Amino acid sequence: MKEGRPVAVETRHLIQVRYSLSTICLSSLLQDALEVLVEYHELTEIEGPRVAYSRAASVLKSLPWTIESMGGTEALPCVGEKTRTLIQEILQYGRSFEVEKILADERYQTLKLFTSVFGVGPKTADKWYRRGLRSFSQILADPDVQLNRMQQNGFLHYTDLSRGLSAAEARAVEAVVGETVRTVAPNARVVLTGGFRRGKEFGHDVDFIVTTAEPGRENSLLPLIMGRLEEQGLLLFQAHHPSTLALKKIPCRRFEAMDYYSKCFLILKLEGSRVQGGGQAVPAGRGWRAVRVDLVAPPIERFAFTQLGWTGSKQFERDLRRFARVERNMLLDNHALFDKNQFLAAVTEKDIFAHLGLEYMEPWQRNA
Ligand code: 8DG
Ligand code: MN
Ligand code: MN
Repeated sequence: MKEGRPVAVETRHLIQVRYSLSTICLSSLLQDALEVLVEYHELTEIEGPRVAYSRAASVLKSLPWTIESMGGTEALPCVGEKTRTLIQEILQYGRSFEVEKILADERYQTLKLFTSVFGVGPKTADKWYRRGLRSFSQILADPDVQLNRMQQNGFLHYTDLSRGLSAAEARAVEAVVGETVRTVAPNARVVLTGGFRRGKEFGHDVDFIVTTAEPGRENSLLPLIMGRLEEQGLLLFQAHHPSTLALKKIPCRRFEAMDYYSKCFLILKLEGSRVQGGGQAVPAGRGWRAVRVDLVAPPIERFAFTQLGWTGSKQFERDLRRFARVERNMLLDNHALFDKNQFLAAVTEKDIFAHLGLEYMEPWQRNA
C-alpha cells in the first residue's frame, strides 16, 4: 500500500485490496504456467504448441483486466481450447497438473539445465540427454563429448553468465562499449537495443547496433571494436560472423527471422568499479564479472529495420511480422519491408509503423 494512506481504511477498500492481490496471484500463476509450457515445447522443439501457448500468453498479458472466471475467455483471440483448460484448472485448483508434470520431468529439467550454458542449443542438449548425460560434471568428464569454443567458454563463465545483468550493469557496459567505439571509429554511432532498450530491469546480455555513414565501412567496424576491447584486456570471448548480405540477394524469396549483417557474440570483463553502486553481482576479491554482449553492424540505410528487429521482444517481432503478412500482405524482416513489388524505405522505426498503418509503439510497449 502507498505511504500516506489514512490508517482507518474502509472495509470495502480492504476487501478490494485483498481481492486484487488474489487476482494478481492468479494471473501470475497463469503466466508462470504458460511460460513453462512455452519453454517445454521450445526445448523439445515442438513448434505448433509453442507458438499457440506464446500467443495466448501475450494476449493474456496484455489484457487490461485480470481473469476471474471462464466467462468471456472464449472470445479472446489466440486463446485456444488447451489454454482455456489450463485457465479452468488454475481457477479451480490454484495449480496445473500438466505443468507440475512437466516441471518434474527429468528430460525437461535436464534440457533446461544444459541449454542454460552459452553455446548449447536444444539439439546439443538433446544429444547429450540421449547419451545418458544428466549433469555438467558428467558432460565435462565424458571423453567422447567435444565442446566447441563457445561451449567451453559457456562452462568457464557459467556462474557469471547465468546470474543475469541489472540495468545498472547494462549502463556500465554501454559506457565501456561507447568509449571503445569512439576510440576506434569516432564517426560511428552505437545505440542500445534488445531488452534493455525496452526498459527491462534484468537481462541475459546487452545488445548494441553500431553504424557508420561511410558506405561499406560497417563491415570493418566490429573487428576494430573487438581489437580495442582485446587491447584493454576486456575481451574474454568473441565469435564474429561477417556479413553475408551481399551473398544473399535482396529481395530474398523467404523472409528470414535472423539476418545477414555483420555481428559478434562476446563475453566481456566488466569491472565492478564501473558499475554505479559497485555492482552487487561482481564477486568480491576478483573485482570483475563476465557479461554477454551482442553487437550488430548493418549498413546505415538498414538501420531502422535492424533497430526494430533487434529491439524485440521475440514474441513482439513474431506478432508484428505476422500482422504485416496477414493484415497488410507485406513482408517485414530485419532488412526490409516489402509491399507487393516494391521496398518501402524507412529512416526511423516510426516510418515502418506508419507504412504498416500502425500507431508508433515505444520500446517499453513491446515487452509482449
Ligand atoms: P534478454 O534475454 O537478452 O534479456 O532479452 P532480449 O534482449 O529481448 O533477447 P536477445 O536474445 O538478446 O535478443 C534481442 C533481439 O535480437 C531479439 O528480438 C532477436 C534479435 N536478433 C535478431 N537476429 C539475431 C541474431 O542473429 N542473433 C541473436 N542473438 N539475436 C538476434 O534479430
Ligand atoms: Mn538481449
Ligand atoms: Mn542478444
